[in-house]
Amino acid sequence: MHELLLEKAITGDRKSIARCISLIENESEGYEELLHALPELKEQHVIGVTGPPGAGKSTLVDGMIKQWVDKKKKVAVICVDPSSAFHQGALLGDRIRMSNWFDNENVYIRSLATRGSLGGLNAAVLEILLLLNACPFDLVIIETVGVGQSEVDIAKLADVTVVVLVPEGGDEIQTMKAGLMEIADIFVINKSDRPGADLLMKNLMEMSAPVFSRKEERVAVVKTIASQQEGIAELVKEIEVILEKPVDHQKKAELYASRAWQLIQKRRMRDLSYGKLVEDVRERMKGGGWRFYSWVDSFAPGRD
Ligand SMILES: Nc1nc2c(ncn2[C@@H]2O[C@H](COP(=O)(O)OP(=O)(O)OP(=O)(O)O)[C@@H](O)[C@H]2O)c(=O)[nH]1
Ligand SMILES: [Mg+2]
Repeated sequence: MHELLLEKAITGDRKSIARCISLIENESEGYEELLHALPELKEQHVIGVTGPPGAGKSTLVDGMIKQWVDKKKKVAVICVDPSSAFHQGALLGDRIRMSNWFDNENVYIRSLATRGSLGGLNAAVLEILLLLNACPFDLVIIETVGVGQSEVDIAKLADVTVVVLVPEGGDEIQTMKAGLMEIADIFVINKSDRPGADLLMKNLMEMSAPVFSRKEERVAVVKTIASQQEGIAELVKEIEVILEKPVDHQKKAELYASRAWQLIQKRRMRDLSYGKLVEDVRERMKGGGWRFYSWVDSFAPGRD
């Protein structure tokens, strides 16, 4: 068992936190016991930052860390990389862009690569969030690439979801409109030093008016130039405004329920993989007499 390790992680020892996360990430021996040994949940804010590749998410997060560290907050950052092979550069980039914080005891930054299995990464992120909840962080930021179709459905994990766009991203918005509106609590137009920022701002403001979106209030839109630290204080303020609102019990309940839902799903699907299923189908296809519906029963028994 890893009792001592967990004990040290809970005090905020970054090396122990890192080792606990590795255990969870790799599903190493004893990781489930570790999760069972976690103390009761406490209040801790989770902020999701998502958007297309290269939009400047890491640069923004770096600026956000600075704001909060100046306010004596303790911050953990998880960068999720859905396509590690393709994104090696980004991983390295995260390290470089957020490297200022390696000596700071109040900041913990970790990149996670995909496990390969569908849904596996989402579950791992959830489990890691549970671990971090036991650690002395005021805020946890999760950075993920992609909007909507990404494997890690950030809006189901975060108390506040920040969607980062760039002036050139006008077309993306057209195609992702509905989904974007659903998940964004705040829009950031980063790289506002480039042409098109004002037009995008106008479009977003129109689209996010309560008449068009299902939300009661207009979604905040913040212009930033992350590489020059511009607009980040405003962004942090908008996030804090949302965090300081009275708790929306229905939203909170749905957040926890969807976290539980995903962990339950992971357990129920434990012995099944899509690859194995394809193999099995290929075997079946060789012979005749395949009762498809009954065959499905062999994986998940029906009611009778
Ligand atoms: N011109 C300009 N460049 C920026 C701005 N913000 C970030 N960049 C640059 O954009 C590039 C990508 O920035 P990142 O912060 O790595 O973007 P990201 O969204 O985290 O990228 P991935 O994690 O790979 O999806 C870097 O070269 C940054 O220096 C900005 O406001 N203006
Ligand atoms: Mg990044």
